[in-house]
Amino acid sequence: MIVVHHLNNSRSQRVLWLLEELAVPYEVKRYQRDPKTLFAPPELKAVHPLGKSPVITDGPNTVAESGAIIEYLVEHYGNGRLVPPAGSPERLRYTYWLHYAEGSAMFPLLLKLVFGQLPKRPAPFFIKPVLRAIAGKVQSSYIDPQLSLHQDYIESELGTSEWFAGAEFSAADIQMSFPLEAAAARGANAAQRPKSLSFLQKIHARPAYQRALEVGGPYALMS
Ligand SMILES: N[C@@H](CCC(=O)N[C@@H](CS)C(=O)NCC(=O)O)C(=O)O
Repeated sequence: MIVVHHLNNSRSQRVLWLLEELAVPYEVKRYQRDPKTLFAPPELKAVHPLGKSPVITDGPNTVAESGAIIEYLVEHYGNGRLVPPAGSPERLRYTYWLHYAEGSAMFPLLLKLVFGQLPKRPAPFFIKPVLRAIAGKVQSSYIDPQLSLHQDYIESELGTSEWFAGAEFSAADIQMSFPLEAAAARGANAAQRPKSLSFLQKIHARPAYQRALEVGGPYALMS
């Protein structure tokens, strides 16, 4: 039996969604973030040394890293579903987006989160203005331009086909859902990016996505 080690408000929501799309039975083991630090609890380190989510166990196999988990599940349980045929142009795009999501798109989104939080952290009163100034400068000179670069790129790619890999919905769309949801939570301007907004609306309407939300519990990404 597949066990999904699920952290609230996290990337493991994608894994629940994939399993619902594939209609594969699984169990969920729940972990709650520390309300102050938002880190995962230490018990997750007993599953995988990094203690991050998602991670799945399946018999003797422990698989971490969203993209690797998606590849593993599609290969072992997909029977050809949700992955374009090997050797096709769609398969190349599929592989690209599977890697791009965590390898490129998440980096500026993570920086946005960290530098957005910096001025809100406890600090001596005389340090606060310095923190605010540094955070503001890094955001305006690097993070925001990088975010726009990636969000505009995603928007233009979604203008070339219905889904990320091509005309058919695939597991690459599941993998790309998290950066798009995180961008929306962190203020990416939806009005300027109608294709990205429409992508989010289409995935949120999928019955499997909604079933996964019921299983996973409240899902609100940090802004
Ligand atoms: N690139 C990894 C990122 C894993 C990751 O950072 N997960 C976050 C949740 S979205 C986490 O576990 N955070 C809690 C912590 O770092 O303690 C993946 O895609 O699986």
